[in-house]
Amino acid sequence: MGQDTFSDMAGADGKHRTYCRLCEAQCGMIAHVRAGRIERIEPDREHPVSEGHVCIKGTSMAAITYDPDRVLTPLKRVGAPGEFAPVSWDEALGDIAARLQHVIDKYGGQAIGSYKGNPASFATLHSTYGALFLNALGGHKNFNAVQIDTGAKNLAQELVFGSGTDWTFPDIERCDFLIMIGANPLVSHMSLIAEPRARERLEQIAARGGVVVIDPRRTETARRFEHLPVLPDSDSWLVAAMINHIFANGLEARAVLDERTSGWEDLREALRPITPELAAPRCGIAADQIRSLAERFAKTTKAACYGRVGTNRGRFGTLVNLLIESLNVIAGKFGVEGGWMTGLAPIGKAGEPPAHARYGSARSRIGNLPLVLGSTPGGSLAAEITTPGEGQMRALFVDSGNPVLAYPDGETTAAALEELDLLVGIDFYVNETTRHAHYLLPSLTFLEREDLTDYWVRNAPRPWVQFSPAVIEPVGESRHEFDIYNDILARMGLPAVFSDPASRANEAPELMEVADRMLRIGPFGDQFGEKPDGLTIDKLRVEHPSGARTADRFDPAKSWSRVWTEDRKVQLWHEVTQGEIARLLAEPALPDVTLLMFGRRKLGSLNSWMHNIERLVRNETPSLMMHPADAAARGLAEGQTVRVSTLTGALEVLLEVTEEVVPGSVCYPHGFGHKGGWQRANALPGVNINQIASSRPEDWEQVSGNVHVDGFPVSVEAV
Ligand SMILES: Nc1nc2c(c(=O)[nH]1)N[C@H]1C(S)=C(S)[C@@H](COP(=O)(O)OP(=O)(O)OC[C@H]3O[C@@H](n4cnc5c(=O)[nH]c(N)nc54)[C@H](O)[C@@H]3O)O[C@H]1N2
Ligand SMILES: Nc1nc2c(c(=O)[nH]1)N[C@H]1C(S)=C(S)[C@@H](COP(=O)(O)OP(=O)(O)OC[C@H]3O[C@@H](n4cnc5c(=O)[nH]c(N)nc54)[C@H](O)[C@@H]3O)O[C@H]1N2
Ligand code: SF4
Ligand SMILES: [Mo]
Repeated sequence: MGQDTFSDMAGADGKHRTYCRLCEAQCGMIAHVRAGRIERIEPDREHPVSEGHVCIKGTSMAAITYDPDRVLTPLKRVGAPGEFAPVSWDEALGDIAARLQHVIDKYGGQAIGSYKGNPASFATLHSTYGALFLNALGGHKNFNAVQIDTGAKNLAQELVFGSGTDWTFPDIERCDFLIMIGANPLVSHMSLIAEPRARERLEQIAARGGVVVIDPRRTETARRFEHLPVLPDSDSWLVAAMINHIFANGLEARAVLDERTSGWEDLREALRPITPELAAPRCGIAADQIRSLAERFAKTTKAACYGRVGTNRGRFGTLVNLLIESLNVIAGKFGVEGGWMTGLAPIGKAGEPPAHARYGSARSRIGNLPLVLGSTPGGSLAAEITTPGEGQMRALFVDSGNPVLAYPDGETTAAALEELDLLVGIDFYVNETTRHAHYLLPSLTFLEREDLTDYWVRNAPRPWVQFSPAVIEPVGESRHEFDIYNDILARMGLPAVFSDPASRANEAPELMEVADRMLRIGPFGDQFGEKPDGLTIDKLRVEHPSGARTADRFDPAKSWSRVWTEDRKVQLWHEVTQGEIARLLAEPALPDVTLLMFGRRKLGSLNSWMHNIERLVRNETPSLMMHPADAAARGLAEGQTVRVSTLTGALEVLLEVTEEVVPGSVCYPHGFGHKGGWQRANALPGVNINQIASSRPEDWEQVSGNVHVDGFPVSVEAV
């Protein structure tokens, strides 16, 4: 086949249509393959949604695939952390199965846990088969990014709308006024919204009305639109005061509140004391500005208020998110064109969330908190290993993740990992976590794997679905996670994931067979022939290799049919809301000398990885941003090394003095401080800032269990 022809056979010469699985934008890409190797990656201009958009990370995936530091055979730990020797798959999986059996016999399956990191959420059905694998072993400790990323929003949505996973998001196609709290989409490419061309959408909204960015840093997005600099971890005050002002001036959507919600009067009463005047000094935004923001929002018919990562990891993450969801409903923006809505996943039937995923259906062993979506609190990873008693964790699988850098207090986690009877890493790099593993099993990159956009496109303002065949054959001895898990189960005499208990043991379907079935019964599927123009994976592969639009857009009004509370009314009052408002009002002021730490992301970085690729990290020097007034008060100067400390620890970092951050705050990116098997990354300057964030249960946000990595108090002094 020639270089210019398209192919969908793994490794064939020519061009291969695929899509990027690094962030929620999931941009269409074309990979050029010659002699079984990817030569370069370029944007797919025919992709119906990304229309030629990619970023430098997506096109760097070939460099990751052929990174000389990539792990290409199973590795067995032979000495200190990071000291490994290659072994065969048979030896690795045989020993892993035997050790798991030993743990189960001695302590029970509950001693087994799993951590699934961010990349797993972009791999088809990964979280589903990963959970089934763990259940098959009798385990239920399910660590992931929930409590460091979305947990507070999951919980708020569940309390207000009855579902933690039917994400609410703004109708950015038609909105005229958008408030964004704690999000930087010009760098992150949007989160909980799948829209590769977010920048254009936001610019159009700004031209029609306005985009207001609420952020303690004058971010790339804040510079482009209207910016209200807020103090870290104080958004509850701001949003509460906006709701207060809306009620005080009769700007609420009274008919909607009366007919379709419950508890709004209780919320109104509880927020009565939180006037713009009370909130202003606490959030750093003037009372007049709060009033005018509330009025602009309430009076613009097509408006939405969106909160993301920056609202999730403070001391009041759940409350801010409860207030954001409530603000949208109170002002009449939920379920209307240009407002606040939910979408549809292309796989499976839409429906009520399962009972086992409900808030409070289980509690954590450490901290005794009700679980959000059944996720074990992120802060408890080390303590689950070191705290004796029933359910103490003895074996852990870390798949697609790096909790030593992603979770707070990484050195404590690293030390605890050394106490496990079995730690298995599934990754194509030895990272700061998997260097502690007994076995590191090499996984595929997404270019070596077929996938269907299954999960994140449920929040796509311009809905689409795409199937990508594998672009190349697996490099080295790398294997698919699904096959690794099933191989382990087979060696333990357990049925394969997704196998039908009624049929012969281990006659397991292929992963894409399962995905195809779920697509076909889903809202855009062919219903097994009943809707001949509906989708199947084959049809996507043959007729829509760059992806298919599944609908022009989701109908916002249908969001009302996805309210899953008991009485199907939007619930604006809950004992959690009551408790959290009382806690907010009782908050003591912080001492004047305290600085609040928060984070930032860069275009060329993705959490803790992709730092081994020269073009992505050239000139990368993480710095601690501090306002000139705070630097002057401490006698500190630009370029100096300073010590930043908390009760958990202290680190030395490079100081950058800049008006980009609000006085009283400091900002440092997470995901640095490398000592894995990646040579370039290890040579980078910078520290693991999560090292000084607390993982103690009393420091978790006490309703969602979210860890506190944005807005935690630090002190900074000269070294
Ligand atoms: N202070 C602070 N901490 C944070 C954040 C923050 O903003 N501030 N952000 C948080 C957020 S939002 C998140 S999502 C978490 C991320 O936390 P994690 O997901 O734990 O961390 P990542 O850095 O994404 O690590 C991903 C790992 O997966 C590997 N990998 C990549 N693709 C694949 C694959 O296809 N298969 C397998 N098996 N492995 C793969 C990579 O090599 C890497 O080692 O971090 C969180 N931590
Ligand atoms: N280039 C790049 N893109 C990414 C990632 C990446 O690491 N790099 N990570 C991906 C992942 S896993 C995720 S979850 C998404 C996240 O995508 P976003 O939600 O857009 O996350 P961030 O870019 O971290 O933006 C969060 C913003 O919140 C601000 N902030 C911090 N504390 C507060 C606060 O208390 N109040 C307010 N109002 N703002 C606050 C920060 O200054 C920051 O600008 O991005 C994804 N995309
Ligand atoms: S924006 Fe970049 S990282 Fe995100 S999907 Fe597109 S190419 Fe990949
Ligand atoms: Mo994330």
